[in-house]
Formats: sequence, structure tokens, C-alpha cells
Amino acid sequence: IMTTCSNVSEQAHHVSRAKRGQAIGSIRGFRGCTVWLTGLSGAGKTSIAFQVEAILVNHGIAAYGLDGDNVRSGLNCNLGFSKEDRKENIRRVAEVAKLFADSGQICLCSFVSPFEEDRQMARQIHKMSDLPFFEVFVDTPLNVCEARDTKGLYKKARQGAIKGFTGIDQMYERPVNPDLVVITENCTPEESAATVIDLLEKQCIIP
Ligand code: PPS
Ligand code: MG
Repeated sequence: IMTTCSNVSEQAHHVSRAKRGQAIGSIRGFRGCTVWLTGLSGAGKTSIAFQVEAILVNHGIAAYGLDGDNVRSGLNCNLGFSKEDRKENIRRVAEVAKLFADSGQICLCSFVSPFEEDRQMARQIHKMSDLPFFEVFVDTPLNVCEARDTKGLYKKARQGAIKGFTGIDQMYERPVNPDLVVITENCTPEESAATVIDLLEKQCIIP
């Protein structure tokens, strides 16, 4: 899947990050980074990411949410849920997130991203471009996600109608060293989102 490109060379922009920060949002300054939410299906990744996106945009800070369900209906509609396809999904998304972050936006990525090496790849892609990357583990236990079963996917997976479902018949590797762990049991998406906003403040991404 990962091919190296030949006969291509990097072309330098004429616009600095400082300058991009000046041109974007009503709170000036370069704030480009990626917040990567990982966790089981139904853990609350999308709810939290979109809540954070709304809070930031409402404060005049440019942010955009990239979500697994959405990206898989467009850019990545040719990918399934094998280990290889998930890796390619994460690689493409990480590359897109890098571009959003480089443009000065806070990119909120909500993907199951069950494999440690794929999440490491996403981090590495940002590191190579000197962009901050924060891994947020949305740590909702399987039994809670399955009890919620908001999309009815766990039921289908238990019946064998979906193969390779994360947590049922495919692995979820818990993050080894996440930048933040979010507990969603007995918390509203608003409360969980607030802990991500706290992280961005502590990391001096936002004032
Ligand atoms: S991954 O692992 O990061 O490539 O997955 P992602 O792009 O986030 O897509 C997850 C969403 O796809 C739906 N879905 C599945 N999830 C996990 N495993 C299997 N087999 C599967 N099949 C479909 C589901 O709606 C996921 O969204 P969330 O929000 O996580 O429930
Ligand atoms: Mg989701």
C-alpha cells in the first residue's frame, strides 16, 4: 500500500505559518494541530470531536472535524475494514489532517484507529512536518458501547452479519501513552469535550 514516490520534489510555499495564523479566524496566531480521537465504535469519538469543533468555531478559532463515517463515504469509499485497509484509511486521513493543520486549522480526527502502529504512523506524519499531534483515547468499555449500540452494528456483528468488527472479532489495541484519556460513562459529550479544550489550553494551542 505504502509506495514511495519517485521524480517528485517538495515545492516550497511563499506563505509562512505565522502569516497563515494572521489570516485565519478571529483569534490570531498559528494554531494548526491535530487532535486524534481513538476508541471503539460507539465510544463517543464523533460526539466529542464535533462538540469540540463547535466550541472552537464559535470562539472564532478555525477547526474542522474529519470523521470515519464521513471520510469513508468519500475519499476512502474504496476501503473496507481489513487490517490493511484500516492502515491505508489512517494513512490518508493523517495526510489530510496534516494539510488542515499546516493551513492553520485545528483538525479533529475521529477514527476507531484500532492499531497502535497506525496511530504511530499518524503521529509521525505530523512530526515530520513539525505539527503538534495529540492522541486522545476515548476509553469507553466494550460492554457500554455494546449496550448503547447506537447504530445497531454490535447486534449485526454478534449475529455474524458484519465480519471484522472492532472489539468483537477484530482487535482494539489500547493506546500505550495517550496525551489524554476521556471517560464517557456518566459524562455528557459537553463535559468530555471540555476536557479536550483543557488539553488545548494546557498545550498553549488556544488562549
Ligand atoms: S478505522 O478502524 O479507523 O479504519 O475505522 P473508521 O474509519 O473510524 O470507521 C469506523 C466507522 O465505520 C463503521 N463500521 C465499523 N467500525 C468498526 N469495525 C467495523 N468492522 C465497521 N464496519 C462499519 C462504524 O459506523 C464506525 O463508526 P463509529 O463512529 O466508530 O461507530
Ligand atoms: Mg462516529
